[in-house]
Amino acid sequence: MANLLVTGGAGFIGANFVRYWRAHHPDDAIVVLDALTYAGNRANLSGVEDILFVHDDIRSTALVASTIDDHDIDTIVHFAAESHVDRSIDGPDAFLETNVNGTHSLLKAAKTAWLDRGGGRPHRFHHISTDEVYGSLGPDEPPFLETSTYAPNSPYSASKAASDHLVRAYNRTYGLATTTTNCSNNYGPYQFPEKLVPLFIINCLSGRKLPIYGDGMNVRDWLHVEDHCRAIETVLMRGEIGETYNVGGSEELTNMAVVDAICDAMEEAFSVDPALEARFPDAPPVGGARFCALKSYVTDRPGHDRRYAIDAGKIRSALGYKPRQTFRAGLADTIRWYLDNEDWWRSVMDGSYRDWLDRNYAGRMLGQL
Ligand code: NAD
Ligand code: TDX
Repeated sequence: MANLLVTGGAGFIGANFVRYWRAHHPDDAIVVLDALTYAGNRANLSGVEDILFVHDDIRSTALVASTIDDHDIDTIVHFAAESHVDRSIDGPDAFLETNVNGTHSLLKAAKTAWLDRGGGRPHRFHHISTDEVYGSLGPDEPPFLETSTYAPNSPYSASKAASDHLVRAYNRTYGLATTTTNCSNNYGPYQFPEKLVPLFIINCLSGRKLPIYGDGMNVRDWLHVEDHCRAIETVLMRGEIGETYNVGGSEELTNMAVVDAICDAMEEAFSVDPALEARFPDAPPVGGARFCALKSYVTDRPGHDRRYAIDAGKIRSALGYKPRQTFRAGLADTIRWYLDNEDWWRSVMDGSYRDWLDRNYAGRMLGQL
């Protein structure tokens, strides 16, 4: 039995993780700590039984230390972050505050509670990070290994890189029992509609343009969020202290291929369920390549990384993990989830979100959005 503190548990991956953990480890205690920023949503956890929700900031070191003491926390799973690259370009400060200072505050709290006050009792600090810390690959370069050089290119990835280094330093210097996973692009239920997959699904349903940055040939590796949660579970159960593990889906795709897959899956969903026409009257009119016709090229993201690819050999050979979902099947399930959960995505697309979206795409000269 474990007592988990999940930071950022009201966000996309954190909420999927809490749901996964509750289903697979029913006897464990789960405390969620989340500041409920624009990306955090209490509704992402609705229906999950027996969790304690603490509405606070990871930068509140004293509060976090006492939460660890009060609930006898032995495992921290750290998701809380500012996570969107475009927002980090627009305003980097919040990324340094949460991703760097916030992670450091959390590490200090863990050290205080587990090592200084707790005398070194058994514990684990698992840090969730990204493949973006390794920078951009050329077309013929081999995928990222855990030993690849850090070369972050956006304020987001630079802040995540700094947080990875702090986690490593707390392990090497103070003996905090840390592990880190660096994962590729996730998709699935509850993803905030600023990221490529949910934004494009919702734009298809609303008859809005699909804004493709640059030439659409940037490459990402895609992993279904549930496979990411299983990878984190694997590392929590069998990972070696002080180690990092790359996690990926072996699904390297150009953005154009992802957009085409979304358009095709949307066509398929509408053709098997004719009731969708009435439910989504703003979707493009029947006929032709109705969703693909929404594709639109817009100004590129500054510093846009060309290619990410993951070598996940270490977690596969050392811990026996491999993903289960193909992108094709996972995408169809994800589209079904957004079709079935219209209330959820309409409710998160509030005024401040729309303001940001309009600003982002106005900057890309996309008046028609
Ligand atoms: P998200 O933006 O959907 O959720 C972030 C959560 O953190 C929100 O609930 C938010 O309220 C909370 N939060 C933000 N600042 C906080 C603070 N100061 N104190 C407490 N809570 C705070 O993010 P996500 O996509 O679920 O990503 C989760 C983690 O996974 C991040 O660390 C991200 O870097 C990493 N990651 C994401 C992806 C991806 O594709 N989304 C891939 C690899 C790694
Ligand atoms: O409107 C868009 N048009 C577009 O062409 C958006 C939102 C994105 N893109 C492109 C940019 C990227 O090449 O699609 C690709 C994916 O973009 P995002 O969904 O913003 O993800 P990315 O920048 O790759 O970062 C994601 O994966 C790694 C997450 O947001 C990070 O949190 C994670 O660490």
